[in-house]
Amino acid sequence: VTESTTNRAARIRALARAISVVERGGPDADALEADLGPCSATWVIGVTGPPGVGKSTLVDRLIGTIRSQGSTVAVLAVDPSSPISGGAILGDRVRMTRHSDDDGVYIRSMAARGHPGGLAAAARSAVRVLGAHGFDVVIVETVGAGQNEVDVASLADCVVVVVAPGVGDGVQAIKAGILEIADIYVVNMADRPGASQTVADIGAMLSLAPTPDWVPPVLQTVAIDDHGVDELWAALERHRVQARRAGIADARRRARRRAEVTERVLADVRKRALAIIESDVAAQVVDRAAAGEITPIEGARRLGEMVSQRL
Ligand SMILES: Nc1nc2c(ncn2[C@@H]2O[C@H](COP(=O)(O)OP(=O)(O)OP(=O)(O)O)[C@@H](O)[C@H]2O)c(=O)[nH]1
Ligand SMILES: [Mg+2]
Repeated sequence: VTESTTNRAARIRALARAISVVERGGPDADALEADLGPCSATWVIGVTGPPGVGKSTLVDRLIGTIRSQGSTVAVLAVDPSSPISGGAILGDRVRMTRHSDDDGVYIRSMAARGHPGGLAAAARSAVRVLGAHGFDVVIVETVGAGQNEVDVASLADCVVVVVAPGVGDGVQAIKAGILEIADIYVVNMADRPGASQTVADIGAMLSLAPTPDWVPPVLQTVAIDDHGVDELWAALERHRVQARRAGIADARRRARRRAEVTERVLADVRKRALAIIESDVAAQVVDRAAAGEITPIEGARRLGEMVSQRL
């Protein structure tokens, strides 16, 4: 039985709307998330790495592999440098349009701006919405080389770090610390010179870090030619099995939930504390500190007392 086109269109619109709601945050988002229930069985794969190394192209190919296995997949392309969410102008959307008629694929872009609760929180919520909609796999693509990056490790069950020879430089990435979070390394653009050197660089780095339960494989791909993508999928599935067996998956989910609870409380406390500091009751102390009549330390001490009494 095939679902009617109108049904499908309505369902996709509802999904898009739900993501927009959680993106905006606030009471509506909280209510929506409460209706989703506590958790889901979705497998979340993070794909990160320096700009332009072929992440979106690789994800596009992975979509093909995942669909050929009969699983459904949603992609959340988080772009910290773009000001516009959801739209079709992002390269990611363009790069993956060949899947746009496929009911088992949903692609959504998320930009840096417009998330009062922070981009990471918005992405986390969007992943939950996608999971609740029943996608078997959710792939989160983020650029992972700059300052404002979303910590994909705090979202994903498995983190794929993509580098390319000569692009964003593998060794630079190692220095920037983004490689440390990888469960799987991919040297994409293996059709370019220097790929085996990049593989060797990563291997050398890995040999310094003992990992008893899972040794991150270092794969080579040519995403534009669909080379190595099945091997990447196989590595992902191996990681999924091993992460479950070794208890890594469960430990990560626990750590993630704990971190999220803490973050949410801190965000809330911060907001309320700021409101008190900026209110009339605090004005006198703030002004005196501003005028240098009391030291910043003394000002902070008095304000701190005020805040903790009123929180
Ligand atoms: N030679 C070569 N080019 C590739 C390969 N994979 C991707 N490209 C090209 O590299 C360019 C960047 O690819 P994207 O997939 O947009 O890279 P990205 O990492 O998603 O880029 P951002 O999201 O902007 O960080 C495109 O022109 C691709 O066609 C590859 O394996 N070999
Ligand atoms: Mg991209």
